[in-house]
Amino acid sequence: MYRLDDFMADLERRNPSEPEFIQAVREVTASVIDTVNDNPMYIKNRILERITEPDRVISFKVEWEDDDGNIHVNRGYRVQFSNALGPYKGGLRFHASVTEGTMKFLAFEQVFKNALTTLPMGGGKGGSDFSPKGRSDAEILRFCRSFMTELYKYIGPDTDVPAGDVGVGGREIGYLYGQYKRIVGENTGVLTGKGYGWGGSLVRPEATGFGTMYFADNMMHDMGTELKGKRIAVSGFGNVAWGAVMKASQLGAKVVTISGPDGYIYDEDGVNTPEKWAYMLSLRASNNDVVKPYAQRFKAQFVEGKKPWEVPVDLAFPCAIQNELTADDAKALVSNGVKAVIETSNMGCTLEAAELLKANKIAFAPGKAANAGGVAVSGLEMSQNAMHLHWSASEVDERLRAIMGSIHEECVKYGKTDDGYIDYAKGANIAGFRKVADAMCQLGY
Ligand code: 2IT
Repeated sequence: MYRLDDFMADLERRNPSEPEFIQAVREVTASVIDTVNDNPMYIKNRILERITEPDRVISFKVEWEDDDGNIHVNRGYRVQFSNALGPYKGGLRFHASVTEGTMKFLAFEQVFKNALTTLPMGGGKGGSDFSPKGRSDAEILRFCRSFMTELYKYIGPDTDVPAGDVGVGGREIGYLYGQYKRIVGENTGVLTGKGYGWGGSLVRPEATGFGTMYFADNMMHDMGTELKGKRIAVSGFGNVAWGAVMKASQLGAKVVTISGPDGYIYDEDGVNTPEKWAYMLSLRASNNDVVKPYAQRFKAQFVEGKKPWEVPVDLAFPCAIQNELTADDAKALVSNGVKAVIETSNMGCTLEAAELLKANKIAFAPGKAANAGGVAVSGLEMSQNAMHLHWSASEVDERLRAIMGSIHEECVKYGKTDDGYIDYAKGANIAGFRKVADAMCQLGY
């Protein structure tokens, strides 16, 4: 018989100074502890202990030179958490906030997310505390080369397949893949999120944002309504937010906010034209990490130093970074009549925020379900690479939509409570956990 507090006390002792990892493990363990206690096979196989310990944590030095000839040292990571279901799979994050604990929490979440996609992928994550902010293109190229010169030793198309995450987009994947190819001399698609001309998949850049809107549309159907006509707050302005605003517009909803580290944009007309979407991409490409110029360009309002959760909306989509939506933000959303919060960044809500939403019976989708579209299309990119062919955009999009539909079904199956409220987070945790746990039992230790 496991008790949550005893299990967590032991985990905290073994992982000191890793609050995000501890938060992620607590959230999953709280959801699955009854499932474990009811299943003698899971207890006998010590699944809880084994599933919360990464297979390995790789850390390496990254040395690079800036444009003025100064040498810098950063730390690179790859956490290979579990390959029970397939090769380790998960993104690379370049952000000043990255620590070993961040990497471990992201890799842990990735294990269950990837299980939910139904594709044969294990979970991993990597990155560096390197900040691309203010860096020139040449500096980013040199950093990527140096990073891959270490990372290439640990990855391979059938062992570990990295992709992008915060701070790693198409440009960085290009530089990283170029260096891998230069060293190893293979074109086997060891990274996903590649350019279309050299092995990438159509719809991969949009996939996370498209997927989260498909998931939200299914949630609205559970509530007897639809996404069409809804007012939406989105945070962030990167790749994920970009895909989300495009799909929201296509499905007839109106996104009225985006945000950056400098504040948020309130655009009452909606972020709903190809010109505005292209402008978001140009803001990102400039490496300045600000959204303020959008307000001048499109006559929208810029609210300095604040997050968009104070704006009255039907649906909120945190699309930036972990713990960006706090209990106070959740309170503001609830008092403004929010209908659902769809976590699109990984662990975008604090534990307290998620609990407050659930206590108020607000529909809450966890990141590992709602944002799984990105890694799902990465899995489809791996399939296309293995077959040496390309699928059309509509073929990839149809598969993405079907995968998001099946993730939603699993969340409902395991998350429906007696009063009819759907605990999507609990459902996602149980569904993902069972897949990985069953495989671990079958594979032995
Ligand atoms: O958090 C994520 O799922 C990602 N950054 C995408 C990972 C991937 O391998 O496409």
